[in-house]
Amino acid sequence: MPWVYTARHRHHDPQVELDTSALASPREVPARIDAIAAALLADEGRTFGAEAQAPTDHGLAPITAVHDPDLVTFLADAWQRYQREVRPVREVVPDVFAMAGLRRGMPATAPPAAVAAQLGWWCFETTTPLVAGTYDAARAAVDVALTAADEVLGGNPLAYAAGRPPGHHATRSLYGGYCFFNNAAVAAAYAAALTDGPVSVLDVDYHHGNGTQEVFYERGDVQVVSLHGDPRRAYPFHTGFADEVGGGRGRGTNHNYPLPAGLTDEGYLQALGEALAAIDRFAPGLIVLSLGVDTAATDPLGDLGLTTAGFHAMGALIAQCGLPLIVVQEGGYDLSRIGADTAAVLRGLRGAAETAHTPEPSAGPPPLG
Ligand code: OKP
Ligand code: ZN
Repeated sequence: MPWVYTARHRHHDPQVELDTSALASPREVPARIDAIAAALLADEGRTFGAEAQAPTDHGLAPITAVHDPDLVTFLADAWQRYQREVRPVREVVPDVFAMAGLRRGMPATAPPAAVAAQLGWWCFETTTPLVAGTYDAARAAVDVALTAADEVLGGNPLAYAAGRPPGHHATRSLYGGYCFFNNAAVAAAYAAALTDGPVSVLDVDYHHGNGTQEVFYERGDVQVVSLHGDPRRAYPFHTGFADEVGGGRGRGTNHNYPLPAGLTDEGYLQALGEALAAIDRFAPGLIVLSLGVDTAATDPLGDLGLTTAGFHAMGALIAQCGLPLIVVQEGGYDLSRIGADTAAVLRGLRGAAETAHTPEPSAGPPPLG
């Protein structure tokens, strides 16, 4: 299975963030992807390529197909500008948000020029600090996803993008939720354009992929299907309800499955079966899988109850649809099992993909863990 990785993810390395009214140590850290890479490398080439591919530079065009070009321009030098315009500081965070209610009934204003005002224009929350290397890492994460997409568009049934920062909370014109560019949405739009056919995004991260939903909400050619903690209790709170079904030409192409706290493997796999039936009805040419393993029972940010065996079953069930899969890493914050759980999903995916597409006589049954 081809997988794509670059050490450039380490350039996004915040040391502090503002979470639940406290200065906290960030959860979305370089050690996450390094733990995943270590787990795939420990496999010594039996399931995963013995080494990762480096991403290729795809430039800005695939990003601005999904994101406001002015968001991209802002992120490119916001941290540097803040150092000069406001004060020198390691982590840059907005503190005044451009909420619609501030200017109800008043004439529209031009976008602000000061970086302190622009932060609250382009960002929706406080747990997503900018550091000096954030833009480089975020650009690399997009290229990691696009390089995995190239593998699948080139005929490989399955490729894995081992990137961070994650992407699924980033909307067309907002960053937040640890996400700057929506790696999976950029890959899905790229694949839809190059195949000129329908694409489904399946988001199994614990948190609702509000950004991916927003990007494709009114598009009929990209279906978005998400399973996540019910937003009545779970971040990002304001989206992810079952009645968000898409609008305009996209009406009926958005599917949310809000899940109760404490749900274990069996209940999760049942909901996943329903989600896969919706994908089957849409009949896409390929799936982009937004893979977060923060549904694990021990995840510090989630409250679901998946086991490592459950993650393997998740992969096997998804693979039953027999479609090519571009797998893009999202969340997962228990560093002691993020590698094992991610590898378990990928082994489940590959086991069935092998049956459907590329039998390998030497491969035994996929081991767990
Ligand atoms: C990213 B992904 C709540 C703070 C939440 C952002 C969580 C983003 C999760 N107190 N911080 O979906 O795993
Ligand atoms: Zn998440």
